[in-house]
Amino acid sequence: MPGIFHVPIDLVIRNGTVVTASDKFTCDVGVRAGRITALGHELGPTQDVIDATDLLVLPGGIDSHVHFAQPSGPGIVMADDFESGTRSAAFGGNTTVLPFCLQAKGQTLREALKTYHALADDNCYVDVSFHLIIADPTESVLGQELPALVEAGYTSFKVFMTYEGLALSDFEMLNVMETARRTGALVMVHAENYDAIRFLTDRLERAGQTAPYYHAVSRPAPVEREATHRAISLAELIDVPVMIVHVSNRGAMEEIRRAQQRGLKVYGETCPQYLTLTSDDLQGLNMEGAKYVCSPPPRDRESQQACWEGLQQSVFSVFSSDHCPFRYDDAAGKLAPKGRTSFRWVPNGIPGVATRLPILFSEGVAKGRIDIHRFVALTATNHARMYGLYPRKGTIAVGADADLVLWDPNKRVTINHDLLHDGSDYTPYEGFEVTGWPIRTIVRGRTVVQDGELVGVKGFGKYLTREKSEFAQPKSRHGE
Ligand code: DUC
Ligand code: ZN
Ligand code: ZN
Repeated sequence: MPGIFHVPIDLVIRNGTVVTASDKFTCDVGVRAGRITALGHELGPTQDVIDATDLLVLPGGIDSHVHFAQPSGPGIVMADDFESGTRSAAFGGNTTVLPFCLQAKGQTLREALKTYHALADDNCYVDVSFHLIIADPTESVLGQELPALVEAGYTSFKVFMTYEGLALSDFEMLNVMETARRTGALVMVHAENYDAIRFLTDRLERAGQTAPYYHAVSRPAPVEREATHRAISLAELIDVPVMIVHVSNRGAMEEIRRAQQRGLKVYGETCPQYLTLTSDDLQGLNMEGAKYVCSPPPRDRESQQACWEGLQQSVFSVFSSDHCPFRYDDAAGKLAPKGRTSFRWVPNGIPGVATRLPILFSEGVAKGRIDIHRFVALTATNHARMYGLYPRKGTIAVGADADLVLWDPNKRVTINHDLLHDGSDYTPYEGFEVTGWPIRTIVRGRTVVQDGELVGVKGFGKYLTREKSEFAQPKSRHGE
């Protein structure tokens, strides 16, 4: 049968099983100038043919929650810059990542963006776009800078309810949310109760309970549930949509579900660590537990089950890595001297940009917990829709960027750090066995990683200006 669309093609991916968030069909994918131009049979002729027989052809992963080159406190250095972070993303089957651009106190957003763009420019293997972190919501930031930046394509920002120097008061959160409502941007919230964490941390330290394990004890589930409830309530007061990121447990998940059932535009995200790790992992000998210190912390089996239900029942719309890498055996990382005196000083965050897709595929699709379409939605399509990149990104359709991952659903791999090509010196998933692995990652028609080899060029990854999210518009704007 001839190709459906008789347009010139410079690359054909032949005979794969193409899967989107809604469809599955065996066909060729025709690409020209980095875009998908045809879906059909016997496309061509062209010299550049990739045989995808027995492979799934999926939209490239979009990881909408990663941290690269983020300032992390005195003496601490994040393990990935844009080069190593986007390289590792490509090894994990991702074609777009959304890192955070952190505003320091007293800094303008434009200053922060200038620095961050300079770090990213010419250094990326996959496409990138930034969320802003609003740490200093002054009148001029909220009144002038932010509205202009939203119009310029920085259409999402994160606020923190905890962390010294980052935590916003409820008053400040309301002001940020009001700006989001006015501008049509999407607010992402790190929901943990700062005062409760400070109180528990002081108490644990006084009792000499300072090992990494006590990080998890210092921020138990109610700390997250309360802040999640409060963030939702504040968003309801303002009538603005909100995304609760890195949800780790049932209490927080049920808060989101209840809000959704009441018709509020509240969205949720969970991450691999909340499906696979528990607080027991922080119990390692000596400082080994520091490898698993992240916030919110991994919890217990029941919490894992709750996160699965959130994924299965669409309480969560995105599954992200929260890749926030520090080296372990390094005084600028997890073994920072102060961290030995108390968990309070162990850098928060774990690597995971390269393991997100294999973990969800193996634990989710291969084990029958979710179907392949939900996998695609959770790892690519919903990220593009949530953050203003759809339909250019996140799907396989004529006109979309040719961002694809060829996926072997049967390949069995034991995860080891050498496979991941990030800047850290460990993975929390060392020895974890998965079924399903990315074989080839293609960004705008160009292969970046093939059979475990880097073939892409640094600098090919481009900065993406985003539209406003279709999910970020307040209810009243739609006249609902
Ligand atoms: N919050 C994040 O979003 N990532 C890593 C650490 C944190 O607290
Ligand atoms: Zn966070
Ligand atoms: Zn994060």
